[in-house]
Amino acid sequence: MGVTSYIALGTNIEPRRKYLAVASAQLSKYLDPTDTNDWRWSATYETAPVGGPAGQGPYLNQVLSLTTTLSAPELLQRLLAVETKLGRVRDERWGPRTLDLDLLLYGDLVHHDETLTVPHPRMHERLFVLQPLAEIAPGAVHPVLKKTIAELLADLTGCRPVGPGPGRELIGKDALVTGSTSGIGRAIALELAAAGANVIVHGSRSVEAADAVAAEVRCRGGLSEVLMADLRDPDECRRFAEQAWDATMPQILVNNAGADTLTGEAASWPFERKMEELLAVDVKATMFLSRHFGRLMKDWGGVIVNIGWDQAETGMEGDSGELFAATKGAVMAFTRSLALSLAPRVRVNCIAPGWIKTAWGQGASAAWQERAVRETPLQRWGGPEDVAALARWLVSPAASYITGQVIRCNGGAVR
Ligand code: A4P
Ligand code: MG
Repeated sequence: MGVTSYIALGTNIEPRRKYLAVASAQLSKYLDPTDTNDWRWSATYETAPVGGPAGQGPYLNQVLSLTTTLSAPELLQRLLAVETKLGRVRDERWGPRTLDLDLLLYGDLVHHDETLTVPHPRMHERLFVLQPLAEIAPGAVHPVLKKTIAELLADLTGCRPVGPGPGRELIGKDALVTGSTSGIGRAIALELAAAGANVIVHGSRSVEAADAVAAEVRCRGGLSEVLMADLRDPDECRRFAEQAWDATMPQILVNNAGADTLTGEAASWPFERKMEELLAVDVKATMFLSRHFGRLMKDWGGVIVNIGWDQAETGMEGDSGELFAATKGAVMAFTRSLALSLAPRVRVNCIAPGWIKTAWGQGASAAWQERAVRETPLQRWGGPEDVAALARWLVSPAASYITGQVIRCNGGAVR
């Protein structure tokens, strides 16, 4: 699943822009971004040198966030290898450098030995680190100082935003994301947390996986709790809805939970069994939860996002095509009607993902890999993060005039 890590880049020897570009390419090679596809870069900042010998030129600094399955020492080794590759020679402390790569944070790990210290011991004292870091991870919490990056930046500059800071448009909001232990649901939970929301994580099987996502939400500065429920069971669905409402009265509901009929033992179930599971989870639970929360939200305002499927409208051959068309198509049609029922205080929209690389896509045959890319004008699989970015926008105030819509997130396929 991976650990969210933050890496600082610094260079003050010309050609600095080129060093950063080459560093980015080398990092992709050494760290394999296809592993998680969730890299985020801050802007590049030009900064006056701090410490070191007199007469040094200004630096370019940038911060990268990524999720990695490497351990922290392994990650550092790869960073040092990239530094070496770029011709870094260590002579004078804080002297000029082609490229400096520092591991700032590795999840909430606190570690110190002769080769590695995380959190980076000087990160909280340095504007050239905190400014770019705050741009991409204002809510990440320093695990020793127990302050968010935005707070550390404010401490350093003496300049604190009042109300939600930039990039934190969901501060003060509570979200419930069903099926958020992995894949698209997990990515949505983390993206809403990055925007400042508190998130209830829901799972049906693995408490450990749900706890791990809740921990990642907290790393992004949000509050989080875990609720487990088997949404195939209507009684459990009702109990779950009541528990979630009692816990935080969520103003955001993302109905992401769906029956997995593609991987593991389920892949070989007969058609009828798959149909029952999809109807129970994807259709009935989504309809029940949307109506239940929608009625409660009507007094307070709220927003609901459902998940459909882009090919429900165009058709796809085979059992899975028929099953998903019928069930996801139902969710898409339901969304439009519910939006009419719940307007004007509650918005309801549906995201229709295309070829998104989740567990099934990762293991799919070469023929499927080729087909997904061929049918997608942007010529790549989507990542869970692509869907999450759209979900974040849909639940944000920026989308306050958008309701009753089914929005495709599919790399441009229009067939
Ligand atoms: N090491 C231990 N922990 C870490 C970690 N979390 N990340 C070890 C990276 N390395 C870590 O680092 C020395 C050794 O620390 C490494 O071999 C690794 O095993 P280094 O990168 O050779 O030393 P450095 O960069 O001179 O020092 P350090 O400690 O990284 O200091 P800083 O804070 O990076 O300072 N001014 C501006 N405007 N912009 C800058 O980027 N950078 C520095 C360097 C000074 N002034 C600057 C900038
Ligand atoms: Mg360094």
